[in-house]
Amino acid sequence: MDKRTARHPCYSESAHHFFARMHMAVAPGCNIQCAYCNRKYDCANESRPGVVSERLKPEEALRKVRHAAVRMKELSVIGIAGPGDALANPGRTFKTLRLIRERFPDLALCLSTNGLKLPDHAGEIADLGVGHVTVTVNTFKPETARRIYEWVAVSGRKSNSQEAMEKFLAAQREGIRALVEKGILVKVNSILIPGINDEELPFISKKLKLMGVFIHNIMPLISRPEHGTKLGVMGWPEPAAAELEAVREACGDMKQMAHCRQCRADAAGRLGKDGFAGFTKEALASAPAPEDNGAAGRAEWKRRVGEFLARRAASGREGKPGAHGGFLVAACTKGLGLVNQHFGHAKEFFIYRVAGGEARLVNVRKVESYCGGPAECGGEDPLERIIETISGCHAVVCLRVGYGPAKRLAEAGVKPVTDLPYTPIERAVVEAASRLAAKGAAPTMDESAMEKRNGA
Ligand code: CLF
Ligand code: SF4
Repeated sequence: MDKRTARHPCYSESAHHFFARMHMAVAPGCNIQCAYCNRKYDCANESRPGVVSERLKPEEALRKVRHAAVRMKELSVIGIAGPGDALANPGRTFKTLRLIRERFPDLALCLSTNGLKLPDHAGEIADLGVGHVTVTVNTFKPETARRIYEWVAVSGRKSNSQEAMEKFLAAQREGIRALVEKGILVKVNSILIPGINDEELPFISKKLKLMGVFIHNIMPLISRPEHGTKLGVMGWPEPAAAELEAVREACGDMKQMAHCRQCRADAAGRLGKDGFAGFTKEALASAPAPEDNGAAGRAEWKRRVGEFLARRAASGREGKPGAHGGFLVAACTKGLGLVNQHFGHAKEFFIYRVAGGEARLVNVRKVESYCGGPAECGGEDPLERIIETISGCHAVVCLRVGYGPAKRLAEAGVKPVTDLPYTPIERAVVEAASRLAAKGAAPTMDESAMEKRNGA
């Protein structure tokens, strides 16, 4: 396992079952305006980039980490992901990172940026020991950029001109190259915007690989009118899960991240399990900050995870039986990389494409929350939504499933598999696909949602 990613939940799919990140919302301002972003919208129940309950000063961020460090043994990464752009607020960002680095030398530092100011700060990022940087790259074409960015601030002026976009995109490329040269692991996030940059993404992915980018994270556009973003107000469509998965597969030459949860700028905990509410200024107001930096607890957790994974590997349970075909299999898990969750308790499903005996995670589909109060609820059957979430899958592996839901799943063409409890997820989904193949089930046609949309 790559030591640089073994404990980073975003850079390693395996690590995200065991380790946690915590975001410090110290960077409120931004130097560009993306057509999919509105940081004024704030909802404590919302999980998406740019959303934050409160903004912090560097000293408040340090205090927050001091509490989290003794409460969360699985904490391994401190990240700055907004709510604006980390490098549009360099004073606050670097002060925060310096304070945390001094007191918590074992925690990895991470930041995320639009890249405009990256060429100016790559040196300081490296000097501070930030090992992981995410840059959001949505296009390499200035004309596409003009549709995605309402303005970028170049030479002190906000502009949407072709020239401003050329400068912005050049800064992104220059910044990424500088980071790669310094040995920093670069992740690129790209927002999949149907009809704007979807067809560019396979080319972007290839080019990023050549540039030395470590991993590519293609995220679906979130576009709801109530968020007040330009695209949301325009009613721009969000990509369907199948479309996102098809684009990720088309970009498959480059290492893909498919387990991103598009988290908040004040997220805390393992991906998908957000504990930010326990660390607000109000929640911590009366508690003295612990002196212990929690390193012993984190070292012990790391040791136990290492032992657990070694035992699993030695037991042969990680071996993959030979399978075939392009089956799509969903899995329910509550952590540790095992099939260990009841179907009815799942809030999200890990979606694997199984082909040639290999399982590849292509998405984590969230079940839309269905309780919006009586006015919104209208008596809709929650099971319908769950089944809709895994539509297109051939099977779902889970710990258990009730008789009624199992019947409904079967009617929807999804085979429930419940006799692989506590099996490592990848092995379980490959086994489920093997059984489907043995029974003569037809694998999915490799249809692309994009092709369908384009009428091809
Ligand atoms: Fe945070 Fe981003 Fe670092 Fe991770 S998030 S700054 S790399 S520690 Fe992770 Fe969240 Fe997806 Fe980002 S799940 S939105 S990829
Ligand atoms: Fe919002 Fe980030 Fe875009 Fe700035 S770079 S406008 S914070 S999404």
